Amino acid sequence: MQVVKAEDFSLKREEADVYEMERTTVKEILANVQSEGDAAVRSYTARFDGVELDDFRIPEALYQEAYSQVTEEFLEALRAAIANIRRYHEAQKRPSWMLPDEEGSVLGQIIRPLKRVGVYVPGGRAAYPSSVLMNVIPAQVAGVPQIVLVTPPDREGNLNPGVLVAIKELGITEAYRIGGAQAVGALAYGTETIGAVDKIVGPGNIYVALAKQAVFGQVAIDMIAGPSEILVIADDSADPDYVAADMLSQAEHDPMAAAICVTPSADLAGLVAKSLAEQLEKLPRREIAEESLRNYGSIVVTKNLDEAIALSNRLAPEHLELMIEDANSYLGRIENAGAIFLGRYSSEPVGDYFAGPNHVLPTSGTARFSSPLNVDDFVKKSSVIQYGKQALFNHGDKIITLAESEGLQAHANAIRIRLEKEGGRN
Ligand code: HSO
Ligand code: ZN
Repeated sequence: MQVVKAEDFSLKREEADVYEMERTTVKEILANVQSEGDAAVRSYTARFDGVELDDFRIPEALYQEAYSQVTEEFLEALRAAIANIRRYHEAQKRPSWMLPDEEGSVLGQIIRPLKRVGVYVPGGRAAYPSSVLMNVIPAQVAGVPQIVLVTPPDREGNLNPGVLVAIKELGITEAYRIGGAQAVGALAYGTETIGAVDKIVGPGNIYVALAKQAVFGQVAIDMIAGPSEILVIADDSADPDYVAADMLSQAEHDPMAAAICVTPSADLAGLVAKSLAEQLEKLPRREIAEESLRNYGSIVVTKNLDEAIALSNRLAPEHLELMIEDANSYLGRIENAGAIFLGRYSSEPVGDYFAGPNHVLPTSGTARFSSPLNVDDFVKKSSVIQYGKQALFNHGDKIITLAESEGLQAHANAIRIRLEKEGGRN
């Protein structure tokens, strides 16, 4: 683990489009799903997932089996997490509103849930029950009446038991054993047995990401997650073992993940480096975490806390932990971060799994302009305009002036005809 100075630090990320081949494959899959429907999905599922399925629906028996495979502790923890996540997202809900004024006009905004949303849940090693909760609950809280979930089966047609239990616990009744670009195609275009959705959310591998990008416009999509980061700002009051443990919690996700500690204390920097090496030894996913640290990990020593915060604002990390004395007093100075964790007990996994805020966060510096997945991602808004006679007569002239200034006579006439017919003008 290298220790560097702030001015020498930058987070290098791959820029070039290295996915030309995958893009071509995805295009072909999507075109076939669009024209052949279920038959295409069935044949890609056989080809890529290695299993022949007549019916894509997840059979009831699989759920029952899943419940027998998870522990009582898992179920209890999952239910507690669901309650927390629900409560947090309930607080985000905003009502439609109307703004009446003295002239009798009413202006407003009607907020309605999307009608049908597809949630993609990856298979294999990245099949996280927690991600099922984080993607589904905001949609449920928004009031989306039809939530459909897709997730790829293994070669026996089986699914991750934790994921299955999460689906059941959330009350999702429409879930299919399909994955990859073919699942994205089925959701976007619809097939004989799967109805098309309005929006697709959820993480996936490169094929899923490219497929989502390709169907964008036909349907809405959530942001495409890039490699993720944690940045820990720590001072001498921090426990170096905690800093290292939290960095590793993000590093074990992905060899592309970035774990960065920024500290004004050279002492702490040394201790964190040492602790990282020690804790890494014992990790089952050591290889992934090691590669992540080697390529994207850093300990940055700054002149002071101000410089640490400036660096963090520049990087706009997905996760930011403040393990510094009086962390709260710095909160107002954090300009760009997906989620901010304050103090020594607010470790990233508290947020990944349990506290309530969403763990789908803007990655790769996009926290400069985007937000965690939230209830607003599952609603759409309509403006409401109701002018009465009084309002139109009071302001009609101004509207005509603006229309004529743009050379749009029909616009001006639409107003003028009312003023003239109803005697508001001579
Ligand atoms: N830290 C991940 C979310 C997650 N962690 C899921 C565990 N499971 C988001 O960057
Ligand atoms: Zn995580």
